[in-house]
Amino acid sequence: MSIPRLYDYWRSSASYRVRIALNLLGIEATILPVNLLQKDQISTDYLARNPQGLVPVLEIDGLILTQSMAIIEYLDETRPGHKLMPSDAAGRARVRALASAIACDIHPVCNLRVLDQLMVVSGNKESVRAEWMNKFIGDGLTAFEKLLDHPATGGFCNGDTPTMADLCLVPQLYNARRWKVDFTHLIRVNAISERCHEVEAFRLAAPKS
Ligand SMILES: N[C@@H](CCC(=O)N[C@@H](CS)C(=O)NCC(=O)O)C(=O)O
Repeated sequence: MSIPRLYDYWRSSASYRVRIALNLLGIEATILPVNLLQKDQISTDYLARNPQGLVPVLEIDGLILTQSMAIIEYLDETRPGHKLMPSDAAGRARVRALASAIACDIHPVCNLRVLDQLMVVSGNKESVRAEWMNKFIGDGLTAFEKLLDHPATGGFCNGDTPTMADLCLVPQLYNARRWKVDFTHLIRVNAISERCHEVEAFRLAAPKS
């Protein structure tokens, strides 16, 4: 069987989610960098792989998979070892809701193409971009902290082992730090972040700066 290939950008939080999943499951993959700043994602070759022009793409089992959460669930369903999703329907619904609160409600409004367009309409105002990121990441994480006020929260977002929710949270926090969003007051978010940092799979997946 051929080694899976991950089309990845080091700073992409969606790619970062998949890198953590691969590490947790012990799946060796060839990392193929897609430089988003150089617009590799809209090259003809790349668009043939993902017409959305987004990373990540995972080639595995003869499939070309897109969308980080779909990829994570595929890996969870097809690979033995660490479970990224709970075994019960209620647990899965909660993990999907937490993951979506980040991946569907915070991340898309902070994506590169959105920020590029924001710079166009604001006349390249750096302050507008910083304010935008602070608003949407800050509000989103504040709501996430409240979602964590739930009996199913444990050492991690759901229970005492990392699930897809933690795979979405940690990269979003990397992004928050990058944009200097203050989330020091979010007690549960910070506790989970620290616990994830203790797990090698998370550390190895982190962007190098
Ligand atoms: N919903 C997609 C989002 C993927 C996504 O937005 N990727 C970003 C990097 S984090 C990207 O490729 N951006 C390129 C662009 O905006 O042109 C997923 O979860 O995989």
